[in-house]
Amino acid sequence: MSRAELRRFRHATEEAASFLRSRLDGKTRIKVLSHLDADGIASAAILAKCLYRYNVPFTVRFTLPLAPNEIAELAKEDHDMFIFLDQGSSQMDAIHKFILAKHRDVLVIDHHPGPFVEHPNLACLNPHMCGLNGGRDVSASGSTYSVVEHVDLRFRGLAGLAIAGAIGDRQEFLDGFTGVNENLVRRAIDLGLVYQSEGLRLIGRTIYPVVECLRLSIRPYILGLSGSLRACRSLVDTLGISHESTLCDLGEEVERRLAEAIFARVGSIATNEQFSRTLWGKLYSLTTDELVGPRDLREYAMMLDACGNLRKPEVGFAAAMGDEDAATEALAVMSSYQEQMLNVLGELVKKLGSFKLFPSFRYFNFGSSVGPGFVGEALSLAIESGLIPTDRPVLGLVRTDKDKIKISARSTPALAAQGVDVGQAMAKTVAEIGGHGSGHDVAAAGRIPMQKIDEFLNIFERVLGRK
Ligand SMILES: [Mn+2]
Repeated sequence: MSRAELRRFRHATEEAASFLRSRLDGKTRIKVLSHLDADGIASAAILAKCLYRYNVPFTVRFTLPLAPNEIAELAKEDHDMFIFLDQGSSQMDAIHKFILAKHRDVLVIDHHPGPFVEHPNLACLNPHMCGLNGGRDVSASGSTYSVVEHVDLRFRGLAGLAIAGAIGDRQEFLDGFTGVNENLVRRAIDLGLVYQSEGLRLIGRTIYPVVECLRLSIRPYILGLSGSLRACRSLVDTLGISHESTLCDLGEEVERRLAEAIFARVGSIATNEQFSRTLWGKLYSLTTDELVGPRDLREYAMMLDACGNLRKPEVGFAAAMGDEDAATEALAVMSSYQEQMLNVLGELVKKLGSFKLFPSFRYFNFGSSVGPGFVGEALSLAIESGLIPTDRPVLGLVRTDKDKIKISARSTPALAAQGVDVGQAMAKTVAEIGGHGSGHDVAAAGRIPMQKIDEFLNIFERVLGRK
């Protein structure tokens, strides 16, 4: 990636911003559709803040990417303009056929790959159109932020929300941010909107007492501490830490001693780079009062993501819009999500010995012991926690009903750099055996009939092994 790609993104941003600006007349009625994850919720809140400031009549709906028949239904609703956030690229045909054909305006701000269509009533901002990598260099929230920042510099205070969306989409890597994200983070720090420091990157560091922060830790899952109140209490007592303190109350020296104690506790996992960098490293915190809720951006991302995962995106959205009560509720949703994920990871840890090996990947069959919505994320967390080797991608299989299987695949940027692409392998395999599935190079999911498991695994191996 070079400056030319960033310039192209900037140019596309300006075009999307002028398309939007000319419709902020207070008369154009806008329907916003966004994805129900941290990136989608952050994107919707960033855009909604802009629409609200310009007195635009608008409604927001959170949904998984709509199927063509659902887009046909949507087109029957009476709006002048439709804005798709964190989706839309792969639905271009249906958008064209059902919405643009009715002479309604459409703006798509997305970072998933898709065909690019030109139409006088359509504007698109997508990093893939500019030669950038939508899986790394910017997510929907950073793209939406770039647009509203062009509309009016007063929206700059929302930069933290844009970064939280990128973190939610796992665009913060072991060595930091890239592309548009890197610029966005640097600018937010320079403008004094975000403060960068270093420390234990545990979720809840600004809100939970230390014992609870350790017990609920899923990112990373700390073997021997996560899920065990007794072990966490005894560690905290050994270090003489008060039960009322949060991590950010401790001060640098005590926090470092706690980190050393955690590294000592997990044994050989301490030398795992994924684990150590997930546990300790850069922290980004909000310095402005523009947003309510947690100050730490990783926490903020987890809060929004939890709301999406537990199907309460509107709670996360209201929190991101500045509603204090909603922020309190969203934090309760977050801790409930952490509890549920702790159980899933506990289950995974118990069965670490029974992962099956193929030459090009490993897989684990969860049967029906785990909710289908948790498996992909559990695999990502297990990789970040140093629980699963990363010499090859990992698949998680879970039974969704009597005769259907959901398959989640996770890989790493290092494997992607060697040409391993689980998204492509998933798409090709399901195309061959019948089923649905797609994804990025490092994360993918698919659904197949139960009786096709063996066939799926063999074809997936053949496709992935061919790279
Ligand atoms: Mn996204």
